[in-house]
Amino acid sequence: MSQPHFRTCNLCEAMCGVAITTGLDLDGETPIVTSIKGDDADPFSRGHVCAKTIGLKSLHEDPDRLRYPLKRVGGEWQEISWDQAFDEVEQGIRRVQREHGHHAMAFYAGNPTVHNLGATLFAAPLMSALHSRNKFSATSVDQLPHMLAALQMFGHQLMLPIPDIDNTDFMLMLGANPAASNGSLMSAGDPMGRLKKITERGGRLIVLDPRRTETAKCFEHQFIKPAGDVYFLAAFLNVLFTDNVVSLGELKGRVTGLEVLKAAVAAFEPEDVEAATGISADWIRRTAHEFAAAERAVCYGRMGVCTQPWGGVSAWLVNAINVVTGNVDAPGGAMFTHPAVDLVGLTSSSPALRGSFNRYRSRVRGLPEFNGELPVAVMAEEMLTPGQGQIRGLITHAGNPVLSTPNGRQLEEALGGLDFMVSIDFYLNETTRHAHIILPPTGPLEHGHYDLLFNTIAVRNVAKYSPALMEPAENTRHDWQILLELTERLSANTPMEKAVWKRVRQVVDRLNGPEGILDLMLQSGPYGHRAGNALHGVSSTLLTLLEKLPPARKLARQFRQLQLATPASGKAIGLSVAMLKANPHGLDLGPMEPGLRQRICTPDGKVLLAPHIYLPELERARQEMPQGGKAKKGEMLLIGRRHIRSNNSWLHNSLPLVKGKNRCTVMVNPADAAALKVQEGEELRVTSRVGDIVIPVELCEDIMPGVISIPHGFGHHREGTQLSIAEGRAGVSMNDITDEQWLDSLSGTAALNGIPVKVSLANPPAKVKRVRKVKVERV
Ligand SMILES: Nc1nc2c(c(=O)[nH]1)N[C@H]1C(S)=C(S)[C@@H](COP(=O)(O)OP(=O)(O)OC[C@H]3O[C@@H](n4cnc5c(=O)[nH]c(N)nc54)[C@H](O)[C@@H]3O)O[C@H]1N2
Ligand SMILES: Nc1nc2c(c(=O)[nH]1)N[C@H]1C(S)=C(S)[C@@H](COP(=O)(O)OP(=O)(O)OC[C@H]3O[C@@H](n4cnc5c(=O)[nH]c(N)nc54)[C@H](O)[C@@H]3O)O[C@H]1N2
Ligand code: SF4
Ligand SMILES: [Mo]
Repeated sequence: MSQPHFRTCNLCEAMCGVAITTGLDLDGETPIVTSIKGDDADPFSRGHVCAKTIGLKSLHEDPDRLRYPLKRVGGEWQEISWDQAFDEVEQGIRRVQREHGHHAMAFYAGNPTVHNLGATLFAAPLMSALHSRNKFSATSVDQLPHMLAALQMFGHQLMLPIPDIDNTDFMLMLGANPAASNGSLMSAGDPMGRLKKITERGGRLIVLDPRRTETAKCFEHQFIKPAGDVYFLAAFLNVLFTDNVVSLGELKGRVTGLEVLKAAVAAFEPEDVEAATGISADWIRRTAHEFAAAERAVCYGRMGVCTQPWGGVSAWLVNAINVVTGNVDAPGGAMFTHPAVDLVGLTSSSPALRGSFNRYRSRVRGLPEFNGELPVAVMAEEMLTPGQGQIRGLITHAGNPVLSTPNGRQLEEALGGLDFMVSIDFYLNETTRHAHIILPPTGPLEHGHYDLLFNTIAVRNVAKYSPALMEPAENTRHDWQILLELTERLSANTPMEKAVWKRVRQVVDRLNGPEGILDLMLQSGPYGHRAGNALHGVSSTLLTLLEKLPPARKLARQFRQLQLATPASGKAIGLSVAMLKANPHGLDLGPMEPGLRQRICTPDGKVLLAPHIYLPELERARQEMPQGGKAKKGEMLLIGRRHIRSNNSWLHNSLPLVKGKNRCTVMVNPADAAALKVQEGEELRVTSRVGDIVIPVELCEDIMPGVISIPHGFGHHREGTQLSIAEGRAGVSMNDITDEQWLDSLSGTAALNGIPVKVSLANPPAKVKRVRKVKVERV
């Protein structure tokens, strides 16, 4: 057995340190993972890992994982050479754009793009090289409302206030289930361990969720009706203002819009929102006072708050509560990180990179752009609706939108009609089966790793580099190499551009790809040591040349900003890749510290408490506030859920992770089940505006009456995939019934929660009962 190799698990946001040993398979040749354990010496996760980390082994050894390019010919897939694959992809993209214009090519970037260092660095240049407005990503089925609030209130889309869970006394958590998800927009090794310390030190944590989740069971829990958060948050603020317990603390004099916010929430008396939230006015009043009285408190809202009809306005109100109780930029409140690669600092001088909203709108439905992307809920209609600007081709990178975006069946239909589609992915799955060509990258253990993005949203400043553990198989390509090759092919048209690209290659080669770029970023960052020219031999002339080329412009600007970045005083420790390699467990760089004054990106340096985009939306929410009354029989609200052993749609091909009882069930409260005359294990038909699915029932006391819950990421029964284990536990896809028209209309984020559905027993009860009885007798 080998010495343990220390690295970061990149499967979720928690960035756990793992110790991996390797050996040889029975054939005596093939390297395999012999064990994966938590790394006790990792300063961030201190030995904690979750069950999912075994997925790293499964992925590495999965015979279904693709290694070489595939081309669809008729109904068959043929393995082809990389040269042929790149040639055909280039031709396919060029043909679409020549015949139908630049916007006819779309790009979808899935979630693992940002869990992969090379892809994080090299996906953006390829997206720009397309010159298309039709760029999409998992952001608009996820955290977009938080990024919009960060942009509106603090002036930068990545100035995300992170809950300081290590130091808070009082946490109000809405729509998150870290016991399953291991935390999101609060990257933390062992998040549950850290959260439990809050109550151990005498503090409080209250979870507001329509389901008494695994997290809620560890703390205080309050049911809230799906999509009721906006009313709860507005009433909470109303109490703070009415009872005069507002205190800006250190932010005094650095906030605008306090009176506007006060007026905006004036109409939300706690009594008014009881029906819409399912929470008593008394509870809201009491909790608001307790929160305001706590020395260090933080309100935190996540998936359940973002991906629902009032996600945009709710994300704003969460931040507003933290501001008006003096808990922003204060220890134990919501704070801003100082990561070793300071993405905010690197981009804050460029208005375009700080973020954008509503510069243009989607062609068919007119939904707003965010950060150069359109909401993924419009992707299918942009493919299906003829006319100038219709999408005719698609690149997907590390995404499975057929299972992960609303109305997956409509998207399937749309993908089937595309002129050209290429997927950069190592699985032949529900989405990539529609591609004409699949370009599979190396697996996670076969390349170096550093979390650029998740360190930007982590509860502590840390840095760790994981070099590749396994040699990639011969003649395979990393994500960044695939992305760079395509970018070059689409950009180098004239002899002059070709010459410049030759130089770009030389620079990237000299830097040894992502590793060298990371090294530059670390060295020129706040913990590095070099000011001024941090670039190994990248001449100023070359940068000037690159800046003249639109596709390379972004890269060149990034390089230039690196050159300009000067280390912040006091923090520099000479951080570099070499230093991280010498410290394989990672380095702790200290807790989050106040620093908003230096970092805020708004024009006047003040926090904007009441950005104008939110006010009409809040008023509309008030006008549309549900007034209660009994729902008709069979009418319910659908929400999602995650399981600790799942990872969106793509770890279902790992046997150790999927074995055990079926998790693709619909949770129903026993009271509702009795009314529906349905029992555990029987099947329910769940119908929304866009379609229906049939799914087994799991009775559950923990779900709010009137609400049902279904996990997403299943539905592996589709023909023509290569997922032998997932196919055997196919389940059904929740996103076959989520509705592409059901949105947070402010931001365009898909509302994957709070969806009105009708439920009924799928099979005639008599038949089901008889079958069960026979089975029992046989036993
Ligand atoms: N095991 C596992 N871990 C994961 C993932 C995974 O698929 N599996 N995915 C990763 C990804 S990509 C992300 S973004 C994170 C997400 O991490 P979290 O934000 O923690 O997401 P969920 O676990 O989905 O928790 C959302 C909660 O919101 C509740 N909810 C639904 N509707 C409402 C509502 O209207 N109001 C309120 N207050 N609550 C509501 C749900 O019941 C659920 O408990 O997890 C990451 N980690
Ligand atoms: N109903 C409902 N739908 C949801 C959610 C929900 O809570 N409810 N959650 C949403 C959220 S938060 C998210 S983030 C999205 C996720 O949506 P997506 O990102 O579209 O989907 P994933 O299931 O994460 O698929 C990831 C794909 O990336 C591939 N992959 C993994 N690693 C790599 C890599 O290193 N390189 C490359 N090239 N490919 C790789 C996998 O094979 C898989 O095909 O789903 C969203 N959909
Ligand atoms: S919580 Fe689990 S999946 Fe997430 S990084 Fe840690 S070990 Fe990996
Ligand atoms: Mo996500």
